[in-house]
Amino acid sequence: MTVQELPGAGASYRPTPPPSWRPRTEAAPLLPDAEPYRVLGTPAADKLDPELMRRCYAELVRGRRYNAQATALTRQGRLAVYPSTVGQEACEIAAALVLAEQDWLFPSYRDTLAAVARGLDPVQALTLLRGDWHTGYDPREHRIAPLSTPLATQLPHAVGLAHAARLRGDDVVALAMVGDGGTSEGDFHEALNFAAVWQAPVVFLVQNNGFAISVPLAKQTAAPTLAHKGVGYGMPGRLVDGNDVAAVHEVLAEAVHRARTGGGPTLVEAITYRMDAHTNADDATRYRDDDEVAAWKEHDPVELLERELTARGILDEAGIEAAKDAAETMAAALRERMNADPVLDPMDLFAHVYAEQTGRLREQAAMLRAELDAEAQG
Ligand SMILES: Cc1ncc(C[n+]2csc(CCOP(=O)(O)OP(=O)(O)O)c2C)c(N)n1
Ligand SMILES: [Mg+2]
Repeated sequence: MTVQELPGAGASYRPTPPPSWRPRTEAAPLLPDAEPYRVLGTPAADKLDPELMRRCYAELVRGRRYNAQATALTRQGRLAVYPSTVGQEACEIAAALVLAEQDWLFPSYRDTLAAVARGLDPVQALTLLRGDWHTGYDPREHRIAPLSTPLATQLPHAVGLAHAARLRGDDVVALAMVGDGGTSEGDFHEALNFAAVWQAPVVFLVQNNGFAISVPLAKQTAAPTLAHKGVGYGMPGRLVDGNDVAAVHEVLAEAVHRARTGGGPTLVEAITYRMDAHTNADDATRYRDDDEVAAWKEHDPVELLERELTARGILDEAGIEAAKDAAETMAAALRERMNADPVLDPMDLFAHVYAEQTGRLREQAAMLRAELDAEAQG
């Protein structure tokens, strides 16, 4: 049947668009730039803040040393598992430094360094990875949510907290960290959708380190970039060189400011690379080329900053030595404290699980108490 033959259409019938359709928002401003944003080695570096950059440098050096020490502790049997952030330190440090005290950080299992750079005691940060005692710290005291091992589950939590804070009129921004693999989880979708609909004060930082364990990014997404995912939810997506600490800090600072001033959420994709294996339990040589690793070694976050700052006279030999010394002091203290056997109370298994204990857990706690008492009596 042709259009002219439609009942009642007549010769004057003309198809029209659906009556009330219009785009909900302009798509173009939400799209990421064609290239990852960079500062170091570009004219934008003329505007670097020397004090902030010296602080970033000291934190990067400390972060690199922290990574090495934590990996060493796994070899010594003092830490069960450690997901290293060697190569990703710029993202970790920028995420920590960009937040105000009242803000919240929502880290993944890989982000202990961000938590440490935000001021958390390194031993507390590693408690979970030692398998000792719940989260290892009080999330409310530090405004750092528990390190999340189930992928992307921290993202809806961040949105919920940020939205609740906004409803109460509290000045709080939540920054949630997730890996490239985590963006394929349902929780990523739900979090971004709610965040944009509610205009929640959240920043999503995706560290695209190329792999989800052994799975390269191309095998789990067909999106042009992960930053492009923002437009589908109605939030801006930004692409940044994740090894350029000045660039990551600037892009995150803009996103945090936007969130704080009622502008809603932002999705930031930082392009970086995991130099070490997924964890100490993984062998990365089985799924990636040495050439690829070598190319990324030339784009090392610590060296990129060191070169820029020394060339500009912002950092000198004494500054470099001081940063190294401070990092060694931190590592020595961490080693010593992690070598002490922790004293744990088995009854703590039941603490901090629910605000109000459930009947079943009360029963189990009583059983354990009785067993411990019987054991103590010989
Ligand atoms: C819901 C869920 N599914 C699967 C896993 C197992 N797992 C742990 S790490 C990981 C890869 C995650 O990759 P990515 O998000 O890129 O983070 P990265 O480890 O590279 O920082 C997977 C699949 C998990 N922890 N949680
Ligand atoms: Mg990854």
